[in-house]
Amino acid sequence: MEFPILYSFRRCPYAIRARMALKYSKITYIHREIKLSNRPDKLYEISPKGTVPVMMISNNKIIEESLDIMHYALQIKDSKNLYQNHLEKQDNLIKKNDYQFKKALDRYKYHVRFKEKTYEFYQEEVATFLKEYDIILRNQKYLINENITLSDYAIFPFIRQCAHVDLIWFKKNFKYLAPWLEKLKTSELFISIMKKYDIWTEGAKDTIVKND
Ligand SMILES: N[C@@H](CCC(=O)N[C@@H](CS)C(=O)NCC(=O)O)C(=O)O
Repeated sequence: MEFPILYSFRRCPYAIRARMALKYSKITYIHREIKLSNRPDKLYEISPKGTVPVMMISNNKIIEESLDIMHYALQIKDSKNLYQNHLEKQDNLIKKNDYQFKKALDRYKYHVRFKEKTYEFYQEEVATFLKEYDIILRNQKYLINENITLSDYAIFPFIRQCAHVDLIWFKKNFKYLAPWLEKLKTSELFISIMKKYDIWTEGAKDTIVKND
């Protein structure tokens, strides 16, 4: 295989962070945009769980988790030392995002489906996490220290999703987290990976994303 193949969905926060890492590490790849409501058989063939992102490096090397795609990319190139220091601290922050915050975020975002509690309850639940980030960012530019790290990129797409549920509330309550989000949202890196692609169908011409 000349280039790895990435199955992706534009707005998926996991796919966003994987694409950010591929761009950051200058890895050129073949992009296959999918629709979650009509996933291609090829995706299930290489990864039966059928979630995105999934990256096929070769016929016998498939990466099925977004964080693993990020680590794969950074092992190839990590010019700003995103994952060279404070590894345990970074891993813990990302774990908390992926396993705790994501659950609270889903309940907040899709509150109409979670009728057991009120919207305000779910908003307060996400706020407890957002407050912690806000306190960290009161004293430093990024989540670990003054330098951007993998944890900022890995967590950012979820904060973005959360903020957009009620942007006015978010900006009013999280004075330090809001500018951090804005900086990442307006970064060239993020803007470039949000390019729109047609839905991939089997047999279609390859869409090569040249990340060099
Ligand atoms: N742990 C996975 C989660 C990926 C994930 O849940 N992606 C969502 C889209 S944002 C998905 O594919 N959902 C479809 C499903 O769960 O069947 C990762 O980090 O890659």
